[in-house]
Parts: sequence; C-alpha cells; structure tokens
Amino acid sequence: MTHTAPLGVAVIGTGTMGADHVRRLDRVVSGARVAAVADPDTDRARATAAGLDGCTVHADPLAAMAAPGVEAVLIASPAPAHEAALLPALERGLPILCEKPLTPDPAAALRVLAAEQKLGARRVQVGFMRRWDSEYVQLAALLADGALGRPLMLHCRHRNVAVHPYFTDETLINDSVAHEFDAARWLLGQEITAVQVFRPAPSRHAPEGLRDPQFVVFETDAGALVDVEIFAGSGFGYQVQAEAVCERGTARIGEAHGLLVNTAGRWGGPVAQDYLARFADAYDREVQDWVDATRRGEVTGPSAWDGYAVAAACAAGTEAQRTGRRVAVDMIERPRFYGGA
Ligand code: ISE
Repeated sequence: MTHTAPLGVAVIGTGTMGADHVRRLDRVVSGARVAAVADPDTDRARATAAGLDGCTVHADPLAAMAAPGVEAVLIASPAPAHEAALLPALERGLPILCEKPLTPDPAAALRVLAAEQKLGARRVQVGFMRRWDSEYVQLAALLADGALGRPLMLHCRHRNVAVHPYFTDETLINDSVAHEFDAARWLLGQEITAVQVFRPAPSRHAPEGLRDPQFVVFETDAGALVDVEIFAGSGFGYQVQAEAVCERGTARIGEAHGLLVNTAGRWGGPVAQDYLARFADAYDREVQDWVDATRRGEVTGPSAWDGYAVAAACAAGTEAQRTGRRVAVDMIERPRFYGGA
C-alpha cells in the first residue's frame, strides 16, 4: 500500500512529548496530519488540538484509534499506559510509533511481542530517538566500519537539569538509562548481559528519597563494558555524551560544539536545557522516517524486540539498585520474527 493522501495519525497522550509530536506532525513533518488526539485530561487535549483541521479530541485512546481518518498511532502517554494502547492498536492492525520505554516491564513487553507476532508482520517502531541523532549516527557508522578496532568500553553521561517530580530511583533506570541501554545495544551491536549500580552519597539537591546521581555499569555478550553516569538534577543543563574506547582509538559525541562565544575574558556557549531541544533534529527525522515508511507500507526503526530487550535490562538494573548486586539480564531467545536464528 502506498499512500498519496497525508497519513492520518492518532496521537495518544498530549503531555510534553505528545504535544511536541502533534506540533511536529502538523508543522514539520510532511505527508501526515493529526486526525485525532486522546488524553484523560481533555482540556489539555483540546488545547493541543486547537487549530488542527478535522482533528477530533477524545479521553479514551481506543476512541481516538477508531476516529474517522485514523490510519496510524503515535503513543506518547506515560509508560504504564502504553500496553493498554498498544494491544488494541495491534488488534486493529495499525502501524504504531510508541515512545520509549515500550512498556515499564519485560512481562508486558512480551505480551506486546506476542500480539505483534500474531499479525505476521511488524507494526511497532519504538521511539528510541537517539538512533536519529547525527552524532550517534556517525559514531554507529564509525564503530561498524571497524577502523578503530573492536570497541572495548563505552563511557556515557546522561544529565538532566532538574529531577522530575515523579522521579524515583527506579525511574532513573526505566526512564533515563533506558536510552543508554538501547544506544549501547545499537552502537555496539551487542546484547546486554548484566547490570550493576553504584551510588555515591547523593547530591544535597536531590529530593528526599532519591539517590541522585547514580553510576550504572553493564556488560555485553561480547565482553564490552558500558558505564553510565545518570545525574537527573545536575542543575546546569541537559547533557548526553558518549565516548567509545576501541582497540585503536577513541570517539566521543555530545560535546555540543554549537555557537562558541569569546567575551569578557571567558569563552563558551549554551547548554541545551531539555531533551526536546537537544534531540529536536533527531525527533524530526525519526517521525519523518516513520511517516514515510508507513506510507510505503513498511515498518522500520527500533522494533518491539528492542523495546523488550531494554525492558529486560531495566528490570536487571532496578534489581541491582535494590540488592546492590550484579544482576544478570533475563531474556527469552530472540524469535525468528525479530531476526533471531
Ligand atoms: C525523559 O523521559 C527522556 O526520555 C529524556 O531523554 C531523559 O533524559 C529523561 O531523564 C527522561 O525523564
């Protein structure tokens, strides 16, 4: 099926991310239109849909999926609500772009894999947007090319300006480090096998009950080591950096070589303040690719299997936080449907 008319998309969830995707589908991406939005907060949904021609507003995700003109779904509700939108969307056979994480736990992700496999063809792309960031893309190509030899280690830093009010120790893993789990799997082409979490004495700016920052170390099936500093309340900026250490050299991304100003005896430039700014181009390319592929009748990008693998790594990560131990990642064999043997 190749579409000529713009793809009608239902956007589920109109919080920060959902509203940004609505804007993107409406004004940035070509070949799509927002046909429906859903949010339990219908005032917020209505405000997001204001001015969008023919866009209907719903409280219930299922009603949005069934609305006139809807041919695809973008799920941007909070992670615990993903499964309740994914399963009915799959039942309808709709192509889906689901924000990360696919589901908050591996058991739910397995139910999504089962539902998708019943359809006989992929429908789900997971919103691991770093795979569209130009620096990540260059690093992935460099590592794949092998010019630097085998990657031995990956040092990652993931800093936010301020801790979200809903953040707990677990969300540091499930919401934030989830990105590094996916990025490391993708950059290295390896699976994560075990996770350990170390915690310094918390910052005195960390909210009561949250151990921020944390230091997460994971191992891969090819023997690489990955470390991630997650610092949700850094206070200064949104910073995502990675350095690959290989047998014949190193490669680093995320240094923000933007506008550099020399003045008054100092030099420097701005640091992005949130992910919408830091990864704006990546989100634009991700959603454009999803729309283009969907209109061609294809499903590309990170799969539900990738979402499951990250959920499994997150489960090991949160257990490592609770127990203080090294926890092995417990995963099913990769089904042939998702490229397994
Ligand atoms: C948020 O959900 C994201 O995906 C951001 O990229 C991450 O930096 C942040 O910690 C998460 O809460």
